[in-house]
Amino acid sequence: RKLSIIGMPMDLGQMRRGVDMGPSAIRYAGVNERLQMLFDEVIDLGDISIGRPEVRIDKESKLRNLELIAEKTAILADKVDEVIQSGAFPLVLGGDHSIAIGTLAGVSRHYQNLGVIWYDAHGDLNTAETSPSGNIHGMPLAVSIGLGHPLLTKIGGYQPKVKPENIVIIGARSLDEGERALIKEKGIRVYTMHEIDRLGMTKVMEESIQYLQERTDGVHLSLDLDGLDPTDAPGVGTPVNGGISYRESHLAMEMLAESEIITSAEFVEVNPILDEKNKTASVAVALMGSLFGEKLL
Ligand code: DIR
Ligand code: MN
Ligand code: MN
Ligand code: MN
Repeated sequence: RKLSIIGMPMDLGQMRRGVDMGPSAIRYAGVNERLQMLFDEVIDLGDISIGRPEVRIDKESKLRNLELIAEKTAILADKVDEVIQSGAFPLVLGGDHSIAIGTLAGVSRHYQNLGVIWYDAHGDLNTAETSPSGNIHGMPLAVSIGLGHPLLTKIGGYQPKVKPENIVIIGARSLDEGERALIKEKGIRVYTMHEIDRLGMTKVMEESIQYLQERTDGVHLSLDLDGLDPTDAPGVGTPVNGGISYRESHLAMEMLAESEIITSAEFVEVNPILDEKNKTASVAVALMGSLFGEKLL
């Protein structure tokens, strides 16, 4: 088993600077060392170069940094594509969640029926029309099902990247009006905090895994650290109270490891400026350990 790590230090999808330091924070928390035990080979490909571009709001669509995000996520897509072609598992370190537009564009070329687990407090299903913020990090899942600005949906030259029925959202507790409508319209499977409380994480993951196993030939895990409760993951730009606990998250990752369904992953929205002594990056690394099969005994 081979793993390739790609850093995507991009903060253009939202307003809070600092999330561009996510990949550094996650490396500092020991991602390489931790995962070396679990793979025959871990290759850190370093960071994709983002630079320090000036913020630009697209006049017509009102989207923040539209062109830049399109340009940089297309580069990420090619990198992820290369990694999969090399036979390695791609692990992308964010960066804000807009990077998922690139990751999914790179991954989905390799699957007929890609599945996605979207572990997040939010739905990230906004379009320019429904977004309250104009921030593209609130849009990557919509983009991946083919909805949104064409500059974003067409990355990689085809769309959609994912079918709505192949998506499972876990941990939702903050959805905008248009996102709710879209979830209903498209029949996207969502386990909100209510279902996690009610059923327990074990049942939520059993159902999610079975659901995806029945209909997909690969599953991408897109884990936004704000899916966790802010007490466990304080270093995020848009924290929402009442989230998934540290323990529930480890259980979820362990069940994914046992199921062997995950074929690519990304960990996003780690913002060390807003963090407490790199706690959130450390949680991310610990969860990666569980996702990739770390066991105590
Ligand atoms: C909000 C926040 N729904 C937006 N989204 C976030 O701006 O579209 N996603 N924070 O992770
Ligand atoms: Mn998100
Ligand atoms: Mn989120
Ligand atoms: Mn967020």
